[in-house]
Amino acid sequence: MSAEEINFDGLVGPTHNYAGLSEGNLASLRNANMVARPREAALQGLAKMQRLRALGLSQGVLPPHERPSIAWLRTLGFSGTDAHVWERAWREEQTMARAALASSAMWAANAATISPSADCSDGRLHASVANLQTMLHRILEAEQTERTLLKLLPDDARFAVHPALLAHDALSDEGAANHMRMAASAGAPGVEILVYGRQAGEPRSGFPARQTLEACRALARRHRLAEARTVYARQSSAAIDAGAFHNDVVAVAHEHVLFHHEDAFADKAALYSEIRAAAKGLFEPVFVEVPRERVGLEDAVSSYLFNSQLVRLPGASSLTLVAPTEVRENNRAADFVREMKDAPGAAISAFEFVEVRESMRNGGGPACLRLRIVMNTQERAAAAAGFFLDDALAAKLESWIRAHYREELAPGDLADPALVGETQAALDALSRILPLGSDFYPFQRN
Ligand code: SUG
Repeated sequence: MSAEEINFDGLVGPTHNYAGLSEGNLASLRNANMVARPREAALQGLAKMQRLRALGLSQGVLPPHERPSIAWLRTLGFSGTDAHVWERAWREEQTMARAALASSAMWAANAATISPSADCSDGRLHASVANLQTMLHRILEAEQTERTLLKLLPDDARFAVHPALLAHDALSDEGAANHMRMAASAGAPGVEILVYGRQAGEPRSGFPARQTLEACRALARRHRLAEARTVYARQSSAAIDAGAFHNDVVAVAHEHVLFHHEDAFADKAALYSEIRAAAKGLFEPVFVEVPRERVGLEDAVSSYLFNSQLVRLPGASSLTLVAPTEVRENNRAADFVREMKDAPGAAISAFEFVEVRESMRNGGGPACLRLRIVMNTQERAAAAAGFFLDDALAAKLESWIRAHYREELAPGDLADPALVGETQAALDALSRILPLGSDFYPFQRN
């Protein structure tokens, strides 16, 4: 049956700001306390989605979460009106308040891990919500992500949406950012590669490793993946300590091609041979490696060369890399890309550049902003149509952003209690644009 990979991008939320919340994410730390531009950020994200549509790809959209999360702050003992809760939380518990305000759900690559039905023995498409337990501000996302995915994938005869794994260090899970899939084509059975940074209980110095092997194995069991077609790959410590807090900062795969940095994995040779063995009879894998002498880890992380979307445009004989504009501004990454473009018969030979600078400053490139869901014709028909982007929806979202988002959010603005009412009004309006219903957000249920 014909199938296609559809990118579902997270809409940047109205409280997009730079709080320096993510240890090990160099951009987040470097840009802490910069003035953020939420309207610009959301428009950049929407423009990227429209660009991919213009290139001939299908595109979906996922809603932002309620931020600040007043419901969570209430569990910490704050009470009174929503504005009062926010004012007091900011004054008395600023660490908690900053976590409650983060717009980090925009990075949909961390929302869940998705296995297409062609890989799952029960013939259903499986989605496991990520627990994101490493970072306080991100652990808050799982609850709404599950509700969003249940709205998008409502038919449990076709879709299995699993809640997040227990939010514990031993089962640390960051979703599709640590998951790659290779296959002859979207709808064909594939090889799923689950990437982890450590095992449960293993001591680690340096930056946090956000995914455990145990979480990966649990995902494979839940999704009913064939053991022979499942590969576990360990990130190299060097990559994590250079700022690759997710594998998608140093590697991306699509169809039969794996594009990665030489230092992405702990044991590249073993990984190649495991992928080859798992792919036997299905496809011939092609590995496109970027040597460290050409682009060091530092340049890979600052340019986000690998945090690109690797796609096949309709009718194209090779793959296209949709990269952030920062790649063009990095001499080493830009040179490498130029050579790939000129190399005859290259697996990746076309390049598109997208501007997502506001997101990049928090460590989120083009690939972070999207969750890939492979759907066959019947699954697409069973999914909720209102989450698929067309020109009419894009126009509505654009005027919604222009009406509700602040142009700037400076560190001094974050305490403003008016922010609470503003963001609630924005999300209330959004719940009528996307098929969310009038009780989707916690404030709507009060
Ligand atoms: O989890 N940044 C996110 C970036 C996520 C990128 N996603 C992928 N690589 N797939 C994170 O570190 C920073 C928020 C702040 O500092 O305000 C943040 O959460």
